[in-house]
Amino acid sequence: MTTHLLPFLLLAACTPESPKDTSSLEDTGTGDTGDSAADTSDTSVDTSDTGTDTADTADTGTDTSDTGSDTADTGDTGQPVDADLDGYPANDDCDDDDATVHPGATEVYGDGIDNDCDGATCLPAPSGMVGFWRGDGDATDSLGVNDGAWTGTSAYAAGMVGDAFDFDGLSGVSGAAVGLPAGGDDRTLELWVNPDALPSNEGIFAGYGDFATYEGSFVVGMVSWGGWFFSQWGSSLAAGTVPLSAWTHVAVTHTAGVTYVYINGTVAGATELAVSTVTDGSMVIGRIDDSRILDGKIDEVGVYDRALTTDEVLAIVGAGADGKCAP
Ligand SMILES: [Ca+2]
Ligand SMILES: [Ca+2]
Ligand SMILES: [Ca+2]
Repeated sequence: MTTHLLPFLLLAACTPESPKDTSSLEDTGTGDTGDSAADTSDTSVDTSDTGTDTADTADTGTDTSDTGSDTADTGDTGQPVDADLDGYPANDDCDDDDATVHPGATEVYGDGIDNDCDGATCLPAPSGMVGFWRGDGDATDSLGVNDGAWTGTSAYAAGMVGDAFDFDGLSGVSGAAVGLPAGGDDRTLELWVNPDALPSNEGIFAGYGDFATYEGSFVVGMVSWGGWFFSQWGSSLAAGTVPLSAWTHVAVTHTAGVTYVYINGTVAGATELAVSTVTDGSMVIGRIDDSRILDGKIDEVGVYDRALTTDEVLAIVGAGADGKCAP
């Protein structure tokens, strides 16, 4: 609270029995009616100070004419504390020690900070999402349509975003594929992968459709020497490798009859492929069968009913551990 800083002699003459408070700090007396300093531990009942008191946080008094910001002052008419001077007082600011963080600030994705104080750090999911398996402790589809179920031992490990599916080279997740893009429709399948070991044959990342019908599925994975591949169960596209023991983002888009594979946001391969995905197939993560099976981690599998743009794929890569918000 604040108090008038009146001349000592006047204070002494008028209230000779009161404490003679001339210090700007640590006023512990009673009847503090005349100082204007910014006490920090005043427990008295100030009745007439008019100073601007912004530092008095331990005040248990009942000032009625204070223009400062004491939280315990009933008559306080001043502005609340804004320690970082960003224009948002502490009670409206989710970080009052960082002037770049406040309501209305531009959210930056991938920094792990809630810049705009909306309670979330995730990148808004691109439009058109029709499936989202996050691996955050269960195999559910965040869109509530195609929940997965485990084959073998269910396990989760630290992922790119929260937890991830952790496949042991025997296990996998599968479910229905209701409403996922079919025929030759435009689409995107994207995910994070972190292989633990090279597969003996094929290590499946994720896909859907029918894995016995020619050109009837849409699936991405890796082969025994570490190369990635995309297949629609007829032909394949392959042009590079995916490292072991590291997170790599893999996206496959299909639009106007051309399939593109992005590795960490960069187009790594593209080709015209006939795609005719069945409408009543299944979705798989980590495993199709005993010879097409991954030993490693998969996280944040998303399917969209359109081809994401390069910028959209890059935004997901850039968001990193902040991830995508569920739509
Ligand atoms: Ca702030
Ligand atoms: Ca942020
Ligand atoms: Ca996750």
